[in-house]
Amino acid sequence: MQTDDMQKDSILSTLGWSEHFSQQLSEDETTEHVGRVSSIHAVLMNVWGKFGKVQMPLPGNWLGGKAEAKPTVGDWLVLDKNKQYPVRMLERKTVFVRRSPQNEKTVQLVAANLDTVFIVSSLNHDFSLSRLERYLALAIQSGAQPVIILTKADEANQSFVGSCVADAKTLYQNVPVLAVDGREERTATLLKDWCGHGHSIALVGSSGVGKSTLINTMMKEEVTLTGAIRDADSKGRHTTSSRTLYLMPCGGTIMDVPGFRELQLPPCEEVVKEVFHDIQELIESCAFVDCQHDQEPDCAVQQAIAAGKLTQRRLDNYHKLLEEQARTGTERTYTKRQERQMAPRPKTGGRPRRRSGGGKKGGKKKKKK
Ligand SMILES: Nc1nc2c(ncn2[C@@H]2O[C@H](COP(=O)(O)OP(=O)(O)O)[C@@H](O)[C@H]2O)c(=O)[nH]1
Ligand SMILES: [Mg+2]
Ligand SMILES: [Zn+2]
Repeated sequence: MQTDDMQKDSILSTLGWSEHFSQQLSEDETTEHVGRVSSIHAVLMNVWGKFGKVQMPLPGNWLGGKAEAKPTVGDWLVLDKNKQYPVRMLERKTVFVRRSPQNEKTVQLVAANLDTVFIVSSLNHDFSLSRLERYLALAIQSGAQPVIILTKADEANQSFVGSCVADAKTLYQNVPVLAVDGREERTATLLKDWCGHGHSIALVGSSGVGKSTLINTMMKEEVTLTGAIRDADSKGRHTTSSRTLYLMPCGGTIMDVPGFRELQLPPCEEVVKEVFHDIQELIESCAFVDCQHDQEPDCAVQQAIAAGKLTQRRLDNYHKLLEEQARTGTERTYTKRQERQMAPRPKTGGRPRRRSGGGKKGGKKKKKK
């Protein structure tokens, strides 16, 4: 049914070309000369467009500039008339970044123009709610929709699977959580809602969790190498060494991202607070405006922990991620969408910076040490 439409549609719309990009073209630029970066190997990149795939060097002057000015996998470029070099990069819809492991103050671009980020974790030693929270912040910061995919459900016992799924669902709003056997054909059907025509997905997660396996399942063929993992600690080997974008049979794109040893958040304090929205709301009811949620009387956060409504683990991770934020400096935005997300919000979702008239104890203020 969709096959006819797909055949009629150009390769560009399959690759994710949309109004967002076409409106950026000037009168003398045509879609004959635009392409999406499908992979980067050292200083060479592959660009995919109506013309097929062409290889060209990353432009030197861009290399010297800021990280966010450099094209990354998933970026849309306008090429010169002979399709030999990129002339400029189109403004991104979304971009997934991490803090550079070499330099705390800089970021590294992982992938651009994603609609969905599949956060992949396996149902074994790898399963960690705190890591999922970190990945959720990264995905939300990118502007793409997060989906949590728990692999190797076939190897875990059912009650463990059930509790992991239930716990993961509590981490952020209505984040979809699926437990799957990534090797099974029907997993592609389970995930089809996120794989529509022109839709762009990237998979992130530790090595060995089954990202490449999922890609092969979605692609219905082996396009990327998978690796056996060491049984003792469930750790994977790094079999994927570059980021590559694949065209899925269902008409979208999917991208494999190497399993990072280290995934540090870029400056995104507001996003961290959004992930921990429940804690932010509780804080509103603490008696002290500067409550540290530790030993203070009438701390709504501690009361929630005592009542079993919040876990100490989640509170500790909230503090940990915010402390990381305090070290890494000012929040930045990399896309217009992120700018909009960070703009002051209408009353419904936001909260006043300070309580007026105070909490239950009449708004006493405790002096900071
Ligand atoms: N039993 C089982 N094995 C899986 C599943 N997903 C992946 N694997 C295996 O886990 C190993 C690592 O998978 P791979 O896709 O290379 O992980 P990646 O490093 O995240 O790309 C391979 O041996 C896969 O066959 C799953 O859902 N169930
Ligand atoms: Mg892989
Ligand atoms: Zn408190």
